Amino acid sequence: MENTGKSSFVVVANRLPVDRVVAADGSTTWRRSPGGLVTALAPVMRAYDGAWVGWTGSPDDELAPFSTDDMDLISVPLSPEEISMYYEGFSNATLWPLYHDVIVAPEYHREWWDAYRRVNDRFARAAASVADEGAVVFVQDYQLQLVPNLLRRLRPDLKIGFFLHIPFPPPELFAQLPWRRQILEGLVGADLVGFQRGGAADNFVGLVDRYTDATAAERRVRMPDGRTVHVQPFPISIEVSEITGLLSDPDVVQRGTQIREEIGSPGSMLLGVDRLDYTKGIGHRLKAFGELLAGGDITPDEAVLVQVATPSRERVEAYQTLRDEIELQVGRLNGEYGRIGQPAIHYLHSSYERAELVSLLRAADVMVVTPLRDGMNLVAKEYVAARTDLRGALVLSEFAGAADELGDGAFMVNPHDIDGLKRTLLAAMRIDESEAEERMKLLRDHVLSHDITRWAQEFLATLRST
Ligand code: GDG
Repeated sequence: MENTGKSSFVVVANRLPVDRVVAADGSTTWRRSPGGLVTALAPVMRAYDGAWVGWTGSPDDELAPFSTDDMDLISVPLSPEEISMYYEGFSNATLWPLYHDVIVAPEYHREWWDAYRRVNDRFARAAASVADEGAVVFVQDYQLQLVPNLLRRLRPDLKIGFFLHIPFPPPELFAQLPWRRQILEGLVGADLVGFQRGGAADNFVGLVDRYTDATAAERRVRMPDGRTVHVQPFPISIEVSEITGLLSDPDVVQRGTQIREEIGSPGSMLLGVDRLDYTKGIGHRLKAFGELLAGGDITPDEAVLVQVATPSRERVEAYQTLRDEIELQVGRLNGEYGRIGQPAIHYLHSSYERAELVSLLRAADVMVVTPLRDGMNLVAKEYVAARTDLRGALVLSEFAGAADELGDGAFMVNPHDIDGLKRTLLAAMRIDESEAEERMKLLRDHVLSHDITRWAQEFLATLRST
């Protein structure tokens, strides 16, 4: 296609889909970052001369537009102060806790809001400058909720879609936000606003009707100027072929067997894989597991918990506190129940290669996914995709978006109910082979037929038809 410097398909996200790689001689190259979203959108990017607008992840990166993998990348620079106020502050210490049921108290600071507005404006201008006449623009997530409206004002010719990857809270929580009207008005700048769950879409429609000049009912928003905004759930998913591709390497499967041996070949290996985030319910999981050991329901020979806790948002205070709490809990339990060479809990505070992660999923008898609130939770779906052998059991919190789709095959649980969680963990550990197979088939039927490519196609087809 002719390169006009403009794109008819533009993605706007907080982060660019590439990571910087600096060679020994100091030269810089860019490597595509792992993640289903990039993969799902790659074919659309290729077909439409796509561009991606986002931040590189480093302060003060003033880069000219560049290209990798058939994508034009437009870098939006952020100063150290903006990283602290827009990203760590308003995005991750105001919106993130507010949208996740105020598990920790959100902080409301006017300077953070000012930085959020300023940075959203910069993203909107960057998108406006690269979008071709009538282009489709797909805006991602809670960091950029003002972009749809800012962009519409600059470029009324565009088709604008927005997708929120995290929950959208019930009205009585959202109402706390001092800038609630501005956020809602930002979002209704889009033609299509997508959420993970139907409940989130309903929360949004009710709030728009109440706090803006628009009228809204039954997932349609009627704007004062006559425009219609469509609101709909689009549960996100994973790139199934990435997981099956990795499993086609016999070493990845073999590594799963080896992991089990390395942890002492326990009767049951339980596994948690999460960013170290207070929404993920890691503490509740450890408490239930610890009580099972304390009560003699299980011994450290019978059951071992492996918890991968990927470092996350380490400059935000609530995350530092959480890390201390979790590590105290793990240390106590291992001190109490571990033996030389045989801890009760293998706690891993680091990030792993995808292949190693898939080997872990393959090794685990029970996958423990117990968030207190989660937009979707891709790890639950990745576990299902990895179980081509139809073995293993998934314990899943009803507060994960994935609960809407995986409720039939998973062991559902309310993670706040520690006794219930203990019973469910035991039931999952003691499941017989035929029941496990039956449940896993149900889970796989759904996940394999609803992967991320389908998600992207459905969202974009709906957007085009609005
Ligand atoms: C947000 C929403 C929603 C984890 N550790 C490693 C690693 N991971 C990968 C997992 C998974 C992804 O990161 C995490 O996705 P989740 O969905 O579980 O959670 P969030 O990061 O909170 O994502 C969430 C999602 O957006 C998509 O809309 O589902 O609700 O909160 O793919 O496998 N990957 C590698 N090494 C690790 O150590 N390579």
